[in-house]
Amino acid sequence: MRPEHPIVLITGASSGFGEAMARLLASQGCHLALGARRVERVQALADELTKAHGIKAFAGAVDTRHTASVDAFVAEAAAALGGLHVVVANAGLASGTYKLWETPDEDLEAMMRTNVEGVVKTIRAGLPHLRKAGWGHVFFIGSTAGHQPYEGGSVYCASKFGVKAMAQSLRLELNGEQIRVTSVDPGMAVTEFSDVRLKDGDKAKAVYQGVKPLTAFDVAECVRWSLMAPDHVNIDEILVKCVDQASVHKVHRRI
Ligand code: NDP
Ligand code: 8X3
Repeated sequence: MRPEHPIVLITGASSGFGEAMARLLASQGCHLALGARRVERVQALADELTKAHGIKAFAGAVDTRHTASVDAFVAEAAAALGGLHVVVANAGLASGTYKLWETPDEDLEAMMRTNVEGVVKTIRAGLPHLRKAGWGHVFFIGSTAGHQPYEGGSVYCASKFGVKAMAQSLRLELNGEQIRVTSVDPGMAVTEFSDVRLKDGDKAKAVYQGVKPLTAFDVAECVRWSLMAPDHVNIDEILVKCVDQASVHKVHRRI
């Protein structure tokens, strides 16, 4: 049975898509478990949304690369909120732009451990709570990079092709249970993503120069819409790009 106020766990809620999802879903009456390494940010967000919308919100420190950290965060969140219905495995990053043979171990490990292993660890810890509730929804956050590879992105693209594979496998594995599986796969969107990837504010700004990119709220809206669909409807995948981005390789710039 669909709960009146779904309890939604979001990793990577300290900025970008995760923060926007928290804001949008709180406005719809969802209760929230918000996690990230920058715990002060998720705590401030949880406090703000509790006050503004009268929802319950739990905030916790989590590093999704580490099993113990994820397991503790998910267990504490479920205990504090009385269970979980929705898991959004959103935490992720790109680290640098390298030709495959130039990729340093540090960046290789950051991307694969967060974008692939962290997603597995998050969903693995959350699923028993969804099963216990008898109603659930798992969200993956993929990317256009998981549909079309590009130069300088081999490892990031590999990680997002991996996300697509995991979403498709999990949907098969959960067939017969009332747990929906959706992958939201955005193109270029302004968040802290390019600052983290390029470690240079000016270079990060240049990524979006002359373009009207997606906002984090555009992506959050895809999650809200999929979640609010009737119970017999599963939105498998949403590939969402700004109008200026026809493909990974064709972006119209007004400059
Ligand atoms: P942001 O950099 O704004 O947000 C990333 C979030 O992930 C932050 O809250 C960060 O929190 C968290 N995070 C990163 N590493 C870890 C970790 N090890 N443990 C826990 N949390 C972590 O970027 P976006 O909002 O854009 O990124 C969200 C997702 O969307 C990512 O998976 C990204 O790959 C994907 N994406 C982004 C696109 C874009 O153009 N922006 C397009 C397509 C997909 P903290 O640092 O506090 O831990
Ligand atoms: C983020 C979008 O184009 O930087 O996943 O790979 S892109």
